[in-house]
Amino acid sequence: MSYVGKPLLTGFIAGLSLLGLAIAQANTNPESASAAYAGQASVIDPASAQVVHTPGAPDLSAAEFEQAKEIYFQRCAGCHGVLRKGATGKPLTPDITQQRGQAFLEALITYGSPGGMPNWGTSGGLTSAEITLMAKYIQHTPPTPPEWGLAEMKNSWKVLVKPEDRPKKQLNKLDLPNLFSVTLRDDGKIALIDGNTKKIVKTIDTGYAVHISRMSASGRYLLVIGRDAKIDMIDLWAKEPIKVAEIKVGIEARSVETSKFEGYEDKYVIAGDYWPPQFTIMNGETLEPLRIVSTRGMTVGTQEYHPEPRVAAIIASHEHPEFIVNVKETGKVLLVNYEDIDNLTTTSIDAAPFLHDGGWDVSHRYFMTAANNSNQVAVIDSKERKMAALVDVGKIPHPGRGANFVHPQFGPVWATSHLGDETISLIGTDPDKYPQYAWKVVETLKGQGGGSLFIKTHPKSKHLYLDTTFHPEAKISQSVAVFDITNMNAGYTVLPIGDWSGIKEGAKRVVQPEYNKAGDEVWFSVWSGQDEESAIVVVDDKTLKLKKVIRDKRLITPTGKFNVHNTQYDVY
Ligand code: DHE
Repeated sequence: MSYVGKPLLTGFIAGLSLLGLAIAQANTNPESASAAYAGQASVIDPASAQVVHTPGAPDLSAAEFEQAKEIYFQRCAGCHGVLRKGATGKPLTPDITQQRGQAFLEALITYGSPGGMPNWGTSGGLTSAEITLMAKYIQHTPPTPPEWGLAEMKNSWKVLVKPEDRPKKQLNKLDLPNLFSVTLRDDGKIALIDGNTKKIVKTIDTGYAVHISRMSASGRYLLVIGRDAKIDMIDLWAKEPIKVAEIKVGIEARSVETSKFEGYEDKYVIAGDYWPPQFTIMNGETLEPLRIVSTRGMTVGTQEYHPEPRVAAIIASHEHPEFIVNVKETGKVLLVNYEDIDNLTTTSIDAAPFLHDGGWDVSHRYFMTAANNSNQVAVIDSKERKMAALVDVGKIPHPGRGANFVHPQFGPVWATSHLGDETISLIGTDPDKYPQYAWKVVETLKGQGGGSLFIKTHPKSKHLYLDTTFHPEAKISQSVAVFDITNMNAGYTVLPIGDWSGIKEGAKRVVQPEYNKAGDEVWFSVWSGQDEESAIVVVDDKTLKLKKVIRDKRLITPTGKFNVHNTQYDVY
């Protein structure tokens, strides 16, 4: 990946050093000097006079350091990680940043990079003074991030349309069950795309680097969460879908879900944070934060204290009024009962580290969830509130929500693909009719290679699709493999989705198959850089032929796609 072009960089250096000087001068506060002369108590917080020193980094005053820290946690931590160890963004530890140097860092923050770094300067997201400050700051040792409690949440919370002012029925003519919410990852937006016409109905500003969308039980509210832990609640019944509430539940997050147990439909929303390590239960119509629960605690197995166990996937139980919460580093699955919100009860199940993503088996009773550091899938019985099994699978399972189908020999199975190898593990999921196969890997298929993120099928389809988004070879990351589930021995067919998109430039990584409501089309994102063209490719599921390419300049970095009906009813 290249960062910024050289001419850009050199053009910037002279201007940037002048700017640095201007900031230094602005920091000499004349008022504080006269106050000292008059012998009065200084209005300056003594802490702000301290200098923060890290060997090799430009010194910052404590006040500057505080300001930069706040900007970092608001804008940067979602991708570069709270402790700057890198995640989606590059690591920004002092050994790396000091070597890059001030001018390079400033230019990079200003102009962004084709690899996904936003152009904070030219987009107006940060002032040039802030950029100079941030470039200095990231050369220092990372500080411990702040907490985010009720006060911070309430400060960020807005009800944009009160529940009593919202429509009582759907006011638009959209075919809502076949609408898709599409993440426009690096544009801080989602696109609502009509599944029938394949046209963008609307794009909506959301949190930064949106991760997932989930539907409320009624199918009315769309909940979107960004990496910056901002949740946007969109009312699909309005004249045209609009945001009706928003809140920031932390500093970094990935998961949001709504209550689905009978009698509690649309009553609560839950979101899990990566930082601070906690989850929050909110009012399902307004997003008012009601309960915040920390996930800090002991790990499974060695039972050591972990200071930052992140919350990964969350799924709403259909068996009890409960949310099922994956706590990544401790390896625990929490069943959080919301029946009495003032007296939350939690069943804590020891599974395995690091719990990541997962989904239901076909009966919606068993939650199948990947423990990616253990190469296992934990099977959580949501009815009996216990773990049914811990199943050994391939290397680094990454199912998304997985894929359910009836195997000709082994009955109902749930499938996961893997980031770490080319295998697909099929696990038997019917302990009543097929007890001999239940919670066992009954068959292992081989796909195109490792680097797979998502696998998908549909009850009406006889195909099983899997991407290989992070495979190092472009030919493989730009295509998908399809198995015929009635004849798996025949091997797989490769669909060159990236080529079909017609796009010439860019990484064209193909990510996340998603069916339409009818289950006769599969949509794939062709994901390139922020300044490059991306697309969505729609495949006819019966013929495996190209049906439509959605190309539109608003489709910037599309990743996840969530069909309203399939998301509402957990169809996969
Ligand atoms: Fe995701 C789901 C975390 C990288 C696209 N991702 C999830 C979930 C978690 C998660 C915990 C499950 C949420 C749930 O079900 O409640 N993802 C993480 C990471 O920690 C990781 C590995 C690194 C990071 O820094 O975020 C990561 N994810 C990615 C990507 O690089 C992807 C491809 C593009 C992006 O947007 O960043 C990506 N993740 C997705 C998608 C889903 C998802 C599309 C939902 C899949 C579904 O079908 O439900």
